[in-house]
Amino acid sequence: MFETVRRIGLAVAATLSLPIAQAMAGPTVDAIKARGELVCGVSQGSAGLSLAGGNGRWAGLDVDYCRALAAAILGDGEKVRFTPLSSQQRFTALQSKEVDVLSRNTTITSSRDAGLGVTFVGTIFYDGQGFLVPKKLGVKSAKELDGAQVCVQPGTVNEQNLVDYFKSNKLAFRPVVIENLVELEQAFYAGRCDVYLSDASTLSASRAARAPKPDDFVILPERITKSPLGPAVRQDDPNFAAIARWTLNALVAAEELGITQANVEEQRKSPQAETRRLLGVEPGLGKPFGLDDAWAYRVIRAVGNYADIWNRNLGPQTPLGLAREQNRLWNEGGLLYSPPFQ
Ligand SMILES: N[C@@H](CCC(=O)N[C@@H](CS)C(=O)NCC(=O)O)C(=O)O
Repeated sequence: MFETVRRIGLAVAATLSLPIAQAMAGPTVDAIKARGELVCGVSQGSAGLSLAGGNGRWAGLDVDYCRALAAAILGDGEKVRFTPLSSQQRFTALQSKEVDVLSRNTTITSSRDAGLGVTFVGTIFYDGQGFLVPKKLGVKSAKELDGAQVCVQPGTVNEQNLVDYFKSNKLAFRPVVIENLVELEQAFYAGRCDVYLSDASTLSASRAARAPKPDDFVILPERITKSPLGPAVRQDDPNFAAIARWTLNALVAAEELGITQANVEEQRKSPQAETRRLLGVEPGLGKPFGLDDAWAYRVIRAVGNYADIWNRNLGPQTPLGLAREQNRLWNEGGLLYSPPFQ
């Protein structure tokens, strides 16, 4: 009797623990390996997100994500070629394989996700859209912007949001549409428009880096839309999309588990099961992705966890000085949450 129960138990266990298939790495990973570098589409310059420094080295949250992805696939976070793209160019560059991944303050929307042959791999920054105005305008709320001239970049969700917001609040406006970001910001700071509409992160970056006197400008309190920003890949390579998605998850999971760039070596000795799996101490993490088991360990070694990346690029020690707000972990009042590494 006990033997029969034991056999049934074993049969059930065998059915439940389905064999994990070894994934083919897929065409994108093959191309990246053959080329020896990941090609990452970034912006033409937004501090904290993607900006080339004086020495030509790129820095920012979106940049570090690409370094993480390169560390996962190529074993070296430095093996990335950054391709600056305007708002207009970005999706064509991804569709035409000019870049492997778009990591460029791009808002996840239904029409982009379903209609452009691209897949968003998750939210890297929960942002919202708002208005930057000169203090001397004396405006305290977006509702006071009737008749304003608004600087806006084409090829962004900003354009549509501008129309929606002013229409639904029965306010008049005049758009000043300028494709090149530097020219747009010059126009705004030269007073050619009253308002600059964009993601709040972009507005903070612009004010810190490009305003002649940052204190002369204020971001109005309203966030007129949600603007979840996330990396995107092409739809035609599901395994690369999985690697890109779980690279982002690994940054969040590492923060959840207390694994940082500084302690990652030490954490390899942790008794915690998920930590051991994530860091490749226990076998199995790599196989379903067609990667080796140490890929996430290399990600954290190269760029750290999400908090490390935030603090380096956007946090209180940087010119942007942004608070985490919605970008805190789910168990600290934010929205960041990684599914289990299991
Ligand atoms: N998140 C919004 C806006 C993104 C965007 O492109 N913002 C502009 C600033 S308004 C930018 O970063 N431009 C940089 C560039 O053109 O290189 C979107 O996805 O449409």
